[in-house]
Amino acid sequence: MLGRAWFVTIEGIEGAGKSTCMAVLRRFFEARGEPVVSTREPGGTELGERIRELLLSHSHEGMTLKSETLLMFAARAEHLAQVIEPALAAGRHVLCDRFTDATYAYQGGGRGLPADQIQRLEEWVQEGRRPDLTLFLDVPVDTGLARAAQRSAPDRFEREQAEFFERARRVYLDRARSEPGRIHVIDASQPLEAVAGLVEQVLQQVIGND
Ligand code: Z5A
Repeated sequence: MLGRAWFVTIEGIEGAGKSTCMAVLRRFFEARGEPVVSTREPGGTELGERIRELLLSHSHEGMTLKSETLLMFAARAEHLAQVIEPALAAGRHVLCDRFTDATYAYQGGGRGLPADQIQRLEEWVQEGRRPDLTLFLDVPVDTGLARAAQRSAPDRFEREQAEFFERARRVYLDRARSEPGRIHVIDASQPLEAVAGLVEQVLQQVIGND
């Protein structure tokens, strides 16, 4: 008999290692023989992926902060209705690469949108749905940016200056301090294997045999 279905999110600035962490999460649940849905934001649905393209494309450099934020939440509304809620209702764990903490970090911290405006959208769109567990992969900005630079051409967010990511990181850390039961900070400056080990430790500690 399946226990509760967990909604787990992963957060981090550029180059924090979210992709590796997603794989560790998936293995953790699959080793228990439990079904998981791996997904991401912005994205996760056909419409959401189209919105993601608009958000990341350099064709829309002048997008207003209101439009950017509403597009994030439009993709999220679709994602919740089509993927997240149905999966949780069917007893499947949902593993999501970024969620609303990223909106507080990037649109809030990075771009300066007041948190209460994000909170109003969060309440309206999510109707109380929040992650059960969030892993924040914390890495110094210069380390993260150096890793990301080795990978691919920068998208519309990745072109931001280091100070933008410093502000986003500060918001993540503040949120982790105010919600220690949900948001766990992982030291992601270490080698990948060590980070994977830390992620496993948190999963054992929080989810264990639940
Ligand atoms: N965004 C937003 O503004 N508001 C929102 O509400 C949401 C999102 C939901 C796209 O997200 C953008 O959307 C994002 C925020 C914004 N922009 N930024 N920045 P995304 O999650 O798709 O984009 P991303 O942050 O660029 O994800 P990513 O590139 O997949 O990051 P990552 O998963 O953390 O990186 P990675 O691929 O795992 O690692 C990057 C490289 O570093 C790779 O070569 C790894 O091998 C290497 N790496 C990772 N960890 C290590 C360690 N520990 N040691 C050595 N090397 C490592």
